[in-house]
Amino acid sequence: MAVQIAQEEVLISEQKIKGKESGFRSGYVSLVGKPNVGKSTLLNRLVARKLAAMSRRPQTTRNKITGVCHLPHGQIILLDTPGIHQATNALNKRMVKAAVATFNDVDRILFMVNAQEGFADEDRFVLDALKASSTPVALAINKVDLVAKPAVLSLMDSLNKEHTFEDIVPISALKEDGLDVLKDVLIAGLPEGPAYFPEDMVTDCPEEFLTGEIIREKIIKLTHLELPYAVAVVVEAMGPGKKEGVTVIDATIYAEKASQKKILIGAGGQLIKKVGIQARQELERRLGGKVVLKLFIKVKPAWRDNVRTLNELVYTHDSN
Ligand SMILES: Nc1nc2c(ncn2[C@@H]2O[C@H](COP(=O)(O)OP(=O)(O)OP(=O)(O)O)[C@@H](O)[C@H]2O)c(=O)[nH]1
Ligand SMILES: [Mg+2]
Repeated sequence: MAVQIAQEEVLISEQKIKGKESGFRSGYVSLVGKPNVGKSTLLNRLVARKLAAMSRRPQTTRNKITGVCHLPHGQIILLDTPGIHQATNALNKRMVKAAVATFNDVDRILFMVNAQEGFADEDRFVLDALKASSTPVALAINKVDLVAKPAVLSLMDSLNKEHTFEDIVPISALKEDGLDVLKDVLIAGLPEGPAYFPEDMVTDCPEEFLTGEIIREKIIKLTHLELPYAVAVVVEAMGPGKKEGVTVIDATIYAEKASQKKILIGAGGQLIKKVGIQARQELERRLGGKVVLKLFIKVKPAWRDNVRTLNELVYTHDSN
């Protein structure tokens, strides 16, 4: 055992030296902003893989999600975070805490605002929280596809007066516009260092969690009002089926009320069937094989307000 540790230490220090010699840069960047600014869309685009659920509804992301952007000259380890907002229930408080907890754990923060909405009170709330941290902050003005160029320039100008940002980059995460410049800016702000993740690794989030997020995203898209927020998805089992190339997934969808369960099932089971089909299709594309997806619906009253049920139903990614 002692010899193994020694060998690993030698390997790590060799990598570090290699990193220094080649000018390889690496480090952590937290994507931060109010709900719905496009953090998860940006993460997925930068790592070229769908890791995080995306939706037009605010407060979609509930956990910190890691995604690795591999570049020839460096590695940007991105942390997608829940949108920061004035939280009231225990779930939302936990979400905001997860986002704020990344501030001092990263090399750089990327603060995102929405070009169309401008710098609103909700953004100021986030910026005030950021100012309490000593981590350098770069600014991305997202959704520039929705506004004319002069509006972007004037927003850049007014944000420049709000805070001394390391850089300000206009982007469209959705249209993948400005992302090469953004990558250059982010990597330049990271220290020289080794590759922390092997080249074929894009995330260290467990597959069960990512699978649950795909199912939850379909539910968010197919339901309305309070229901998307009252739903949690837990993947109970995931593994090869009896037939070769088939993955069998058992997942439980939790709602807070019997009436919500009824809506989730839908008339004649139509809604849950739709959720199952859409999630299965995405999972099959992702896993490159057939998927058997079994969905169960349970009711857990007020699970969002209770620390014990939150621990059961909401995954926490604490590896970094
Ligand atoms: N037009 C346009 N829409 C975008 C862009 N980036 C994201 N969106 C849309 O904005 C909505 C929110 O995107 P998300 O990536 O889920 O936002 P988020 O910041 O992760 O939201 P929370 O997880 O709720 O904090 C989705 O409907 C996206 O398609 C963009 O560059 N342009
Ligand atoms: Mg998100």
